[in-house]
Formats: sequence, structure tokens, C-alpha cells
Amino acid sequence: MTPTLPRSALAGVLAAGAGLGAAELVAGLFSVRETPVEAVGAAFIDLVPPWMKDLAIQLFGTNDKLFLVILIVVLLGALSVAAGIIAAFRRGLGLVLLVVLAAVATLAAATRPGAGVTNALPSLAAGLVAVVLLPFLLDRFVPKRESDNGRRELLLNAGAVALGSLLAAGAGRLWLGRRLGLEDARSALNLPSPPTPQPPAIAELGLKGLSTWQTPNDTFYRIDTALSVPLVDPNEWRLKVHGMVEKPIELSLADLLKRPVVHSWATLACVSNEVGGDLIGNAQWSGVRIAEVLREAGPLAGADAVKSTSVDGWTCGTPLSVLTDARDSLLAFAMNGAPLPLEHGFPVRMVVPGLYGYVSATKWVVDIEVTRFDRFDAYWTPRGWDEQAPIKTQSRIDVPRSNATVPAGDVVVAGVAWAQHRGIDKVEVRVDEGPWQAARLAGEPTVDSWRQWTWQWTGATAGSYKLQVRATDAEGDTQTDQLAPPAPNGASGWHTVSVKVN
Ligand SMILES: Nc1nc2c(c(=O)[nH]1)N[C@H]1C(S)=C(S)[C@@H](COP(=O)(O)O)O[C@H]1N2
Ligand SMILES: [Mo]
Repeated sequence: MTPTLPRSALAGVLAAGAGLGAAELVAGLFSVRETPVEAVGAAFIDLVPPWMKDLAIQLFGTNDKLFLVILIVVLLGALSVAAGIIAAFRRGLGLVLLVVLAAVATLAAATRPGAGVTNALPSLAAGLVAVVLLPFLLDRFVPKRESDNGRRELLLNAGAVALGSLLAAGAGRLWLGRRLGLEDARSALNLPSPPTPQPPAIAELGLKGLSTWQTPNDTFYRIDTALSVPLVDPNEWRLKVHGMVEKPIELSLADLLKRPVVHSWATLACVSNEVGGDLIGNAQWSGVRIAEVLREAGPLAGADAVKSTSVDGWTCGTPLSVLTDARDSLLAFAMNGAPLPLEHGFPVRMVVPGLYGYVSATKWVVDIEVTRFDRFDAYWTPRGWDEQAPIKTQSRIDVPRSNATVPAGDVVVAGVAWAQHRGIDKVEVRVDEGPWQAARLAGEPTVDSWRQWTWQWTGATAGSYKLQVRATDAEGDTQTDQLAPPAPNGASGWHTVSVKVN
């Protein structure tokens, strides 16, 4: 191989540039405000001594940040030229240089104040793309024979990579801009008498380690098939209600907000939640009863289902009877007193107490079709999940945690139990398959939410034990001990926790 320096250098710059393009795209998709260059710049500012900062301000005035970004880009350019040239001779060594660059950016991004895991994703994507692309480009750019200078191929490849990088960056910027614009629209939204939800005091035992009765929005589990959050402009949102109805209707958000609004607590649960799992949360939902809207449209005889569709095409099938009975099945626009977070279905989603999310809780809902179950398949049905799925009575031990070690004596055991829209009447705990002992229950402000419970394990002595819990719903049905996996209609079995007493 006869490596030619300019071509290897070009390969290095293109690989790094494509990495930055990918980073912009990923930043846009995951709503990360700082791209790798900006993260490195910000980390640099935090690290440099004050005299250097002062010097920079003296030299460049208010352009000091711009200068820093340019400096980093130039430095990155020089290092990627070096990576390309080194890789032409010692491939592994050149790639290591790229990995180090990406690692520095990742570290900078991940250690920004308030940074989460997603902040690292753009830099990781940049590193990955650059490391994959550099060998590919070198193989194409560097001629294998003297006679074959491959200028045409070089230009085509270089042009394609540069164009692709720019397109990725542009798409990322555009997406991020829309997302931030939507966040603004969300904060500006004027909801009817915004409630400040106060969880009823009787529901909250306030024990350490026990899940709070109300789940805050930022820790509420999120499940959906959307790769990136669907962005729906609240001013353009429309809900079509049609199908087997006397009078199809179409609602804007303003139309919806003119109707009677209810604020009701309900516990949302995912069918994929394992026994003891945390894909469940309780919130106050504000919205309009679906029954109200359906009554206006007038379902025709013979209809038994509602097929709801999200703006991203995801579909869900819910029994018509559940949406028209007395429970608060909602077209919800607020969660815990705030406009729905984008991830939880902004501007409007469905919430139906008593049914697993996949058959009831359509986020970003735009279409409600009254129909029959024998006329359609919702998204998850052909994928091995039941057409209809009421939530199974379940209970969970939150304290002590599994495999915890606790001091001998009196041990507080506590958790939550749920049987949405039926209610919880009894929770029992047992130690090492001994007799079942009744737990003390917190109040139950609504049968649509989970219920906290606690049981005092008195005089626990040193040793290893197995704690188990089971709940009985208000219909008198006790949670089955039969272990079942989540598919096809929800996990069952008793939550079991191993603890050590010393
Ligand atoms: N548009 C849309 N809505 C959806 C889903 C989805 O994939 N797409 N998933 C459902 C499932 S499986 C669950 S458990 C709940 C979860 O709602 P959350 O993310 O607000 O907790 O949303 C439901 N609504
Ligand atoms: Mo789910």
C-alpha cells in the first residue's frame, strides 16, 4: 500500500465531520441541547484557571465563546487529519486517536451539571460513526496500484459523506428546534383552572423506601414504540371520532377544553411489568370523559370496540363498554397538574382505569374509531398479546429491598397493591411460607389507584428469610400464586423478596 498523505488526511477529516453530523442528529432526536463541541467547550470553561478566562475576555470580548468553539473545531480538525494519516500507516493507532477524542467529548458531556445518560449519546454516536467510517474511506481513497489514482471515486465518496453529514446535522437541528418550540407551546398552554394536585393524606403512609402514592411526572415509567417523541403542535391537534356512530365529530384542543373537565387519580400499568417490577405509576389526570364525547357521536348498535390511533400510527383496541361505563376513562391533557409531558402523549392521550396501557392508554391520540373487535387488529395483537387485557390483581414489596440486610428486631415491611377499578380489600404477608398475616392498609381515595400497605415483622431474629405478599381485591378474588410471564396478558404470581436479618 502506498498511502498518500492528503487523501488519508481527507479521510480523517471526513470521518470526524460525519461523526459531528451524526452527533447533531442524535442530539436532535434525544433533545440534547449541547453538541459534543459545545460540551467540550463548556467543560473547558469550567476547568481553566480564572486568569486565562480573564485573558480570553480581554482579547475577544463577548466573542470569547465563539472563539473557543472555533478553537475546538480547528483543534479537532488537526487531530482528525492526524488520525487519518496515522491510520493509513497503522490503522489501529489512528482509530485509537478517534476513540480518545470521542471519550473526551463523552466525558465532558456526561459531567455537565444536570446531565443524564442521554447527554453522552451524541458524543458516543460521533465516535462510533467516525471509527466505522475512517477505515472504509481509507480503503477507497488510497490507491492500491500506481496507475489507479481513483480521482472520480474519491470525489464521489467524499461528496457523498460530506453531504450526508450536512443533511444529518440539518435534520438534527431542525428536530431540536421543533422540539424546543413545542416545549415553549406546552408551557404557554392555558389549561382550565390548572389543578395543583394534593394527594389525599389518607393514601400516603410516608414510609421510607415505600413508593410515594403519587408518582411524579419525571420518574413516571415510559413505554412506547416511538423511536423519538412524536411532536404534535397543540394548535394543529385534531381528534376525529368516527366509524360506527350516528354523527362523526372532530375536536380541536380548544373544543375539548370547553367540555366539563374532571381531575381523577388513576394508576397506569404496563402489561410487560414483571412481578415486583416498576412499570407502573399513579398520577392525577385531567381531561374530558371519553364517554361524554362518545355519547355525542352516538355509537351504533353492534359496535363493541374503539380503535384509537396515535399520530405515529400506533393503534390500540379498547372495549366500548369500558369507555362508556361510569369510570373516568379520559381524554387527558394534564398529568399531575401540568400539561402532559411530550413523552407521555402531549397534547392529549387516553387513560382508562383498569386496563393495561397497551389496550387503553393511547398517547398522542388523533383518531377514535367506533368499530367491532372482529374488524381490526390493534398494534400488539398480531404480536402475541391478547386482544383484551384487564389488569390483574397484584402486589409488590418495596421495603425491605430484595437481598437487603436488616437489623434484628422489629422490621417494617411495606409496599403497594393494585386492582384498578375493583379496589384492594386485603393484603397479606408471610415469612418463609408461614401463616399469612394481614397488613395494615392505607386509605383508598379511589379504587382506580394502587393502595399502600405495611406490616410489622416483630422480633425478627438473625438468619435468611423469604418474604411474600398477596392481595385480595374488593370482589373477593385473591391474587393467584400461579407464576405467569407478562405475555400474553400480564404477569402473575406472588412477589418474593429475600432478606437477611443480623
Ligand atoms: N402512541 C402510543 N401510545 C401508547 C403506547 C405506544 O407504544 N404508542 N404504548 C402503550 C403502553 S404499552 C403503555 S404501558 C402506556 C405507557 O404510558 P406512559 O409511557 O405514559 O407511562 O402507553 C401506551 N400508549
Ligand atoms: Mo405497556
